Amino acid sequence: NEKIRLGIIYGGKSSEHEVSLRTALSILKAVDANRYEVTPIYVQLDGSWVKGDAIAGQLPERIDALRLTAGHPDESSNEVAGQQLVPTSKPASLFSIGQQVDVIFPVVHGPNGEDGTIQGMLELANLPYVGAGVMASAVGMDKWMMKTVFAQTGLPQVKYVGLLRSQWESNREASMDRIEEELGYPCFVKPANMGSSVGVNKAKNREELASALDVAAKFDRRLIVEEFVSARELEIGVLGNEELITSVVGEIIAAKEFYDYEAKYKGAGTELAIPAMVPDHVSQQIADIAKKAFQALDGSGLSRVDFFWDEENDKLYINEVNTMPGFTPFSMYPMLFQAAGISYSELIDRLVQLGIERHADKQRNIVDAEELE
Ligand code: G1L
Repeated sequence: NEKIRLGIIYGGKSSEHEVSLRTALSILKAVDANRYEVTPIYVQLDGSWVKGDAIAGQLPERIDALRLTAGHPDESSNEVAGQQLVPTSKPASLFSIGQQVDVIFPVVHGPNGEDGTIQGMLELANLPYVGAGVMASAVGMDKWMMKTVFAQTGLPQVKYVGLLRSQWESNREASMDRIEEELGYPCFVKPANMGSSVGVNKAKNREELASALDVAAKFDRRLIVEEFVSARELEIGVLGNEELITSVVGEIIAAKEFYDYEAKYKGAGTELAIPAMVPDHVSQQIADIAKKAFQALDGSGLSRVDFFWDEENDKLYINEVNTMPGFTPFSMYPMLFQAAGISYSELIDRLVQLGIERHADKQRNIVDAEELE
């Protein structure tokens, strides 16, 4: 019974570098050493890749031990904070890594925050990997594309307007006229392509709208404006490739005016309710819509799907699909499945298996029609 050789790619040229380190450490500690051999692959803040040797024996305790540096063979240059984790770390390329691992767990965003880039590299290397493929990752990071897909699928969502930065800059008044006509106030202005809530602002009047659009336009070429709906924020986990299972529903209870950057990343003033106290018909509808959204994006492995529920009018709106949700044992997605009876290490087991299965399924495809003959 051979061990599964699992590579974890973590770090990255990204604002979520530290989150990624913490996530990688959690995964490392959760996997069963009798069944997995784990190789750390660190993407430094400047974008360079460093591969460590497979981790044997003592597990690292601190995330600093995972900040690998390209070592010289005769020096112990990987001694970080007195803890020598990886005796030989080397500058790495994905193609050499491909010979040494069976499957990759990519806990990292693409070089510029646009997702799908890492997945694209893994496709080119023909390596099995955990989670969404190129298209679902890219669409999942782009609010505009995601809304277009939801609309086409007939999923209920809040009213929105998509606007290019160039349109906004060349025609400020007409842009605002259109937003006022279609959405009114208050509304939310967001950059289309951002994982987090950076650059997101609420506008209560035309002046605030102008400044919110200016702010969002600093972060992206493509902008989204959404109608404001007073609602509860509910989330659900989806797990699978073809056959999907869903978790319990959770709720994010924000004390602040909205679930903003600070609340989201520092946990200030937010509380989680797992399971959410909502009627059965709401959780059933959420599970149903979440699966449809996952399929519409052609997801694989996992997604956290976020909703707004207007309790007063019993109206449900899908907000977004997150193909790379927070993934420490205390993040929403793992906790939602914990509550559904699937532990953190079992979740990782299943995700690795799903990654291997999806890769095998893709290998079945004929690339060249001549192969038919
Ligand atoms: F590989 C998975 F499972 F698809 C996956 C990859 C990345 C799940 C969750 C994440 N999450 C993250 O990478 C992050 C939220 C820690 C950002 Cl760095």
